[in-house]
Amino acid sequence: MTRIRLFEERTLEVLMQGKLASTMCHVSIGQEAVAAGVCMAMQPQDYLTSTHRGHGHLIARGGDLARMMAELMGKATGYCKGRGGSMHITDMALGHLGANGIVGGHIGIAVGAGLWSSLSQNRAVTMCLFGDGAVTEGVFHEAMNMAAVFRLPVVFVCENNQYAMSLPWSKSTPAVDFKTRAAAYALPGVDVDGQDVAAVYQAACAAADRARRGDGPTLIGAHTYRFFGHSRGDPSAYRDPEEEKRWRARDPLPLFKARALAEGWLDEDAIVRIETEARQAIDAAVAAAEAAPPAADSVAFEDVYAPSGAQQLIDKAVSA
Ligand SMILES: Cc1ncc(C[n+]2csc(CCOP(=O)(O)OP(=O)(O)O)c2C)c(N)n1
Repeated sequence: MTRIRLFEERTLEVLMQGKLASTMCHVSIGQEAVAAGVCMAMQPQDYLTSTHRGHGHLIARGGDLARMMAELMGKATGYCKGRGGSMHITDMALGHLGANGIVGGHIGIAVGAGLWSSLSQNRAVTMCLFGDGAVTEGVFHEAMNMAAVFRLPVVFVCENNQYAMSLPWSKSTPAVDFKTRAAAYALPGVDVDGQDVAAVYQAACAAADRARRGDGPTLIGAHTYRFFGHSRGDPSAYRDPEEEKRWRARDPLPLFKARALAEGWLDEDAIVRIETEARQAIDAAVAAAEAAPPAADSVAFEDVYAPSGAQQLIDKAVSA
């Protein structure tokens, strides 16, 4: 959570300095407990699909900060050779099947990954994180239905930060809790405090265990808040300052620190060490990204098609 918070604070600074390749950059400050709790519940073989607000998901999965920062700056050393930018970072080695600038676009990809796991029996669970804005799209319903019918090993996690751009969650749906919504697909639905990393972790572990046992998907609603606007140019004039104050009082980092100190999981020295290590890693990432060469135009058409072996793998899995 500390790495995510500090990385994104630094990203905003770098953005203001005009060093990012695009101003399209959405930070998840305030939502770190969801990313950390979900990704901690993952095993090495598992998959993850992510959103336009996805830096935290990749960092929680162990992403390389230098390659991330280079990608944000449009450098050749970036995760996607500088072509993807903030909204399209992918790390196949970590099972991270990609962030996605199309709201809801990756939910279908998660179901595809789940189908692959089911056919190939690879024991992988797919964690699919999406925002509340995606829940009212058609793809969400189709994906939930198909995953439920085939009992696919997918954990659907709505990171409900209360707003899709300026549209409040309470005005976009009459079914604000996820238990009710999941019942439509005959699935377990779990509503969890998205500011409490331990609660998110427990819910994600239970859902991942269920998926790995072959019992099918779970829908988790992790209720959280983005502390900043939708993106840099959004002053959040549509939000009540009192509401913002209430959520900021439930910042997941101090909440966790207080509990960790009170219950003896960490001492002050450990907390300072975590923060110092994160700052050093971020400084090094920014320095390396700044020094790297820009993405070459010639890479634009590389990696467009999958290697030819992919179809054979699918045919083999289907015939088995
Ligand atoms: C299919 C599609 N429709 C609209 C947009 C424009 N858009 C980008 S982000 C966003 C809001 C998404 O809200 P939510 O899913 O709640 O995620 P959050 O931004 O709150 O993390 C919209 C409408 C888009 N990128 N893709």
